Amino acid sequence: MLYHRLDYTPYPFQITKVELVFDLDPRRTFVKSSLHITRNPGVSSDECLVLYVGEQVILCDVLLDGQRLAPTKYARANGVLLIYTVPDRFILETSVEINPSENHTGQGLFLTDGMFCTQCEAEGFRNITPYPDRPDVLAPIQTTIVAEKARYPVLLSNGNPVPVTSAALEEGKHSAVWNDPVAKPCYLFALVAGDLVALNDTFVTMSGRTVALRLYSNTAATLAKCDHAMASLKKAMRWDEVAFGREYDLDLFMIVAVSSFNMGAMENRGLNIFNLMYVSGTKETATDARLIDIESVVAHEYFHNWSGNLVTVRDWFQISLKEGLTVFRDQEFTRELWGISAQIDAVNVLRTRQFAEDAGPLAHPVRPDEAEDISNFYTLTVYEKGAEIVRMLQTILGADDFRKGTDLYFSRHFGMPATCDDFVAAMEDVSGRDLMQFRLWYSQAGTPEVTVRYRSYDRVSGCVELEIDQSCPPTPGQPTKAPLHIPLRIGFLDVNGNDMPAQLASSGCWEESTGVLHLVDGSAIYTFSVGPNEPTLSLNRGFSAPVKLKYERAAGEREFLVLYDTDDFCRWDAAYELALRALVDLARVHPDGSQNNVTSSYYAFLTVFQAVFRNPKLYGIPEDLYAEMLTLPSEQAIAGACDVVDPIAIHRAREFLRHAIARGGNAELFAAQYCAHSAPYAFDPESVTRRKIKNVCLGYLGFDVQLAQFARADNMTDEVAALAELINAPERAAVPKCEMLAAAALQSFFEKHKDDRNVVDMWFGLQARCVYTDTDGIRTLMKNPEFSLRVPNRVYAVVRAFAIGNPTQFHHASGSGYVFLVDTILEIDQFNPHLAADLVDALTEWRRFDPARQELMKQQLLRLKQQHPSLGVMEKVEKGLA
Ligand code: B3K
Ligand code: ZN
Repeated sequence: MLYHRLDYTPYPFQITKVELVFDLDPRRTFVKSSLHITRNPGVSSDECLVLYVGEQVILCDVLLDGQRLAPTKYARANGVLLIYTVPDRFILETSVEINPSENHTGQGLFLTDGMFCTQCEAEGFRNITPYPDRPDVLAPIQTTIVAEKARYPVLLSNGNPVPVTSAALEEGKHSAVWNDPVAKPCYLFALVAGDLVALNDTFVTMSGRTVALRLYSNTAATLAKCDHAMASLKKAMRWDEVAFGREYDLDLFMIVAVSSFNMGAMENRGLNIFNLMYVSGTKETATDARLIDIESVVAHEYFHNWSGNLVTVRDWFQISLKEGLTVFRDQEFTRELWGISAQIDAVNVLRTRQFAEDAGPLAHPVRPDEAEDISNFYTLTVYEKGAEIVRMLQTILGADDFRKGTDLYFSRHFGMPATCDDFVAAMEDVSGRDLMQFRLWYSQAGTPEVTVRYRSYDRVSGCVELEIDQSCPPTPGQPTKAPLHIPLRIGFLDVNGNDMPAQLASSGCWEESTGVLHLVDGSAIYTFSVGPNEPTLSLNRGFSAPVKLKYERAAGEREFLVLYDTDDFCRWDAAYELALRALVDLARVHPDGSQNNVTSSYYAFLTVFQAVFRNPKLYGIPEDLYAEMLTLPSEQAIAGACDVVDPIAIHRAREFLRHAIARGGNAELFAAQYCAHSAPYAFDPESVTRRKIKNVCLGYLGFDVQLAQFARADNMTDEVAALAELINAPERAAVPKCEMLAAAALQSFFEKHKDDRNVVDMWFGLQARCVYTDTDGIRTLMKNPEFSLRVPNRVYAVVRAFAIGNPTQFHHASGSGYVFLVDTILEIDQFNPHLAADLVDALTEWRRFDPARQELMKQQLLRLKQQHPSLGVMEKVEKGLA
């Protein structure tokens, strides 16, 4: 069924108290629920009670105010339990039986690592017990857990533990009671039971309360690698107090690490559940990037306690209210700790992946209007573009008013469900600004395009005239778009790269102190008075707006910006744009390996690359920016900039450019920079930057150096960087000895790390993305005894990594990659529909490829459709084919 945002109506009843009793058993778990329910004022007495209940739940008993209900008094159909007649105030008790051991959906109550574990967002709670499973129904929940003591000595749920009174239990069983004093929606419910060990710590909040922190795992070996996660948690707790004035409210905060989990982590109240990948990691087992990810995911889930849990969402169309805001908060946190490279990473994700989503058949607004399966809407648009919307609000209001706005939002809606509109209203109320037009960012899909035209510069008046248009391409269901309020930060540079003061001499809204020009019209002409020097424009400084910027630059302008702009983001962006242009052109002309067919963009890029690479100090390029400027755009990013995507040509173009960089007299300098940036391991921004530079250089240094680094690496960043080079090396195809050495390196990596599931996933992932792994190779990899389709991380490491991270093989002209993907989706769809739906995206972008590939991809989407897949898969397939 298709749900519409505008059909929202409040739930007619209030749940004032919930008591749950779980009697846990892997095959037969009994759940009793007692719901204290009151009819809302003004609701007709004819209104029946609607609860949601999953198909696998066996309903044993229904009691209303202690009386067993005859089957004629209620009905169960289409996932709903309907009680026909209920009084104004009553207690509804249900008893159900569920089978966690047969549940491989990753939703509801299931088993992983021999422990019971839950995942309820978005609509998993109904697979545990009948309930008004919607986010606007908030209730205080008390949970009693009964389980076999020997197998499940640790019993956890949300909130604070309640001392257990002597309960008469069967022999060998024990129980625990948990109480969350704050009313919450059931999607934040969690239960964990198992033989767990804990890492303990404490945190003293800003008001002086001591909070106990516990991080659980089923093995001591995993726990031994969780110090970084615990330290990250404490950093995040402090940061949220300082940056947003948010203090933790419960006495206890728990994280449980599990190895089989559909997503990264889940923010259940007081009891976060984490995919092992984002909690366990040391320098020997996790790369720098992964350690930073762990820090930011731990922070993200913790930040949800305010943005999501204490203020929750009214309906699922408002997911971005909590996800966009929480991503914004974790990005600010990470940016503060790791500097501009963190922002560049986030912008790259947005531009390469979210912009593609916005341009494809699955495009939807940040606040979607309709959905078949809400699980399909945990998207890059809702998360990443949603975060950019929050960032634009901060840019428009300024940091002080923005903080007042979040304070007001959190206090005004504390303990209540809210909407995206409520968030913007709080920003309006503290600032007095009219954000009516700004709200369109939530409702209009597609990436806006801003076109800047440099009309004239008048030396006498010192005025420069710019014409700035905005438009947004049509997206499914939205053929036309209205102009948005876009805060575009701009600057005017003189010939020496100094910022020139600029006053707006025409109409328009310009804030000179911050350099923000507020675009509100479809098209407007702005006259800026800048003085007697003709300026170079620096546009979308700091990436102030998530738009595609179009501006024809004169030859040499980008090079100038790389070397002289005062805005670090724009410096990087100009360098990136030069690289991208060169690569797109090279992919188009198919260079043959000689100098034939190379384009002017190629020379422009190489010239500036040389200047940056050789003389960063001369141009005052800080090391973190230097590291980013030396990194070439990914094949996925290049594809995003091509009109028609030819994955093979893109790969060749990138390799061609890498060889050109490696030649040109740079070889010695790469060796010198490699040595200069080799230093004993430390985990801080400077050291991470140095390692990044060193490993970029490694890519240009050849098989022997890579082999040597692999052999002596004392940390995962260096080890994996070297291994990736070795297994993808061109020498591997040409020199039998290199092939042997690369294979031996892979084997020794596995032997060394086989006890760490995360590293085994990395090992799978490296092979799935390897240029030499074709579809047969992937099928062989999946026969490895370590592989299982039942473990989402393995599927991500092999299947998704292949479909997204191995473009030359996945898009093989035979179409074998597409057949493989659909075979696998169909298999996974039998037991884990959400995971299956997640894999469909790789095929829905078929329109971007050449006609032959389009046909092959479409055929496979049709095949998928004909097999009657699950609702979520079908929704994507149908949209993909529409
Ligand atoms: N809120 C969860 C995501 C739930 C996804 C449900 N299909 C994790 C997060 O974003 O923090
Ligand atoms: Zn989140």
